[in-house]
Amino acid sequence: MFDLVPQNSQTPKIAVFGVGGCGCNTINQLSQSPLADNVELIAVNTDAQSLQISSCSTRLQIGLEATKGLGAGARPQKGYEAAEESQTQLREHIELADVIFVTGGMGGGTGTGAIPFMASIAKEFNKPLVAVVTTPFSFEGSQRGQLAQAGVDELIQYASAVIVLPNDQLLKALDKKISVVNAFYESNRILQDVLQGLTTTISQSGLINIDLNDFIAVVSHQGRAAMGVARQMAGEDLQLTIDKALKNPLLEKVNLCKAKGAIVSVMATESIELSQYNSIGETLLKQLDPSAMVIIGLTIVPELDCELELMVIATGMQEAENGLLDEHNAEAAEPQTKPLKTRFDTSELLNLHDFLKQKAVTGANEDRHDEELEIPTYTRNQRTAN
Ligand SMILES: Nc1nc2c(ncn2[C@@H]2O[C@H](COP(=O)(O)OP(=O)(O)OP(=O)(O)O)[C@@H](O)[C@H]2O)c(=O)[nH]1
Ligand SMILES: [Mg+2]
Repeated sequence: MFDLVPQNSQTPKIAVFGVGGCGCNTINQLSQSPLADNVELIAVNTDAQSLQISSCSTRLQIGLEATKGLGAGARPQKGYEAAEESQTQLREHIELADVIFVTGGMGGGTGTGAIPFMASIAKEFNKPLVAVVTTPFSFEGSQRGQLAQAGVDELIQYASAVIVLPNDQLLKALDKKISVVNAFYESNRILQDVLQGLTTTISQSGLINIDLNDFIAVVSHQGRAAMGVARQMAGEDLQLTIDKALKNPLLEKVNLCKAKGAIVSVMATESIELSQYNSIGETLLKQLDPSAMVIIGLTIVPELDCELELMVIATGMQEAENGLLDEHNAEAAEPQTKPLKTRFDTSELLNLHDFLKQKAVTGANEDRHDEELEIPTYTRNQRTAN
C-alpha cells in the first residue's frame, strides 16, 4: 500500500557531509546549486589544503593530531582515528540534524575510515543516515578495491541506507571521450539531483509533503538502496520513466524486487491528475517486494518543462547483484535531467494554500481534485488500505 502523506508543519534539518577528497568534491558541486535553507553542507577532511579550497561554508578539519593535516594516506585506520579524535565536532553536527546524508569515496583513508564511524554516531543518536559512496576504478588497483569493499561492509552495519556508485560504471556508461572531471561531475550529480528532489519535497513548499517519520521509516530498512531522477515528456510511458529513475547505469546493480520501501518525490505542473498521481505509486509497487511501503510527495512547479519529474529512492535491498551494465535499460545511460540550475532557478514553487486558492477559481472538475486532497490523511489511508 502507498500513502498520500500530509503537509508537514516543521521543516526538518538536513545535514549533508562530504568526507575526504571525493566527498568534498561532491559537496563543492552541491554548493553551486540552489538548495533549500534547511540543508546544511559540511565539508569534512583530514587534508587541510583540500579544505582550504572548498567553497563550502562549514568546513571541519578532523584528526589534526592523527594526520597533521596531511590526509590519511590511503589508510582507513588513520581516517577512523581522525574521526574518533574529532568526534565532539562531528557529534554536534549530527545531533542537530533530523536527516543526515554522507558522501565520499571508498578506497582511500579518510572517507573509508571516517564515514562508517560517523554512521555509528548517527545510529547511536537514532538519526536516519543515508550514505552515498563511490568504489574505485579497477585501474586504481585491487588493494584499493579491497579497502573499499571492507569500508562498504562496515558502513552497512550502521547506516540506514547505503547507495554505492562504482566508478567503473562511469567508464561503461558515459561517452568514452568524456573527461575525468566531467565523468566525476556526472557521478556526483546523482546525489545532487536526489538531494534537490528530496529537500524540495520535505520542505514546506510541497503540495503533499513527505512526513519526516515516514521518510525515516522508509530509509531505515537498512541495507542497499537505489536512487535516481527521471523526466517524463507528454505521452511517454510511466513505467519507462520509473525504470529510468531506478536503473541509473551509474549505480551499483541491486535487486529491486527485494526493496522494502520507496520514497517518490513527484514534481509536476498543476495539471497533474489524481489518477496519474496514484498510478505512480501503483506502478512502482509492482516492481518492489509486495510488502514494501511506498511514500509519495508532490511538488507543483508551474514552469516545469515536462509532464513529470520523478525522484525515487528504493531501500532495503540486502545484496548487491553481480550484473553487467548491458542488462540495465540502455536509454537510461543518457543523462535524464537538465542541470539543476536550469531546472530550478526559474521555477516558482507553489505552497498548498496558494495552490488551493488558485484551484478554487478554476473549473468544477479540478475542485473535485482539491476535495480529494483535503480528505484527512487518516481517511485516505483507510481508503487505500481497503
Ligand atoms: N566519483 C568520484 N570519485 C572520486 C572523486 N574523487 C576521488 N574519487 C574516488 O574516491 C576514492 C577515494 O579517494 P579520496 O576521496 O581522494 O580519498 P580520501 O578519503 O580523501 O582518503 P585519503 O586521501 O587517503 O585520506 C578514489 O580511489 C577514487 O576512486 C570524485 O570527485 N568523484
Ligand atoms: Mg584525501
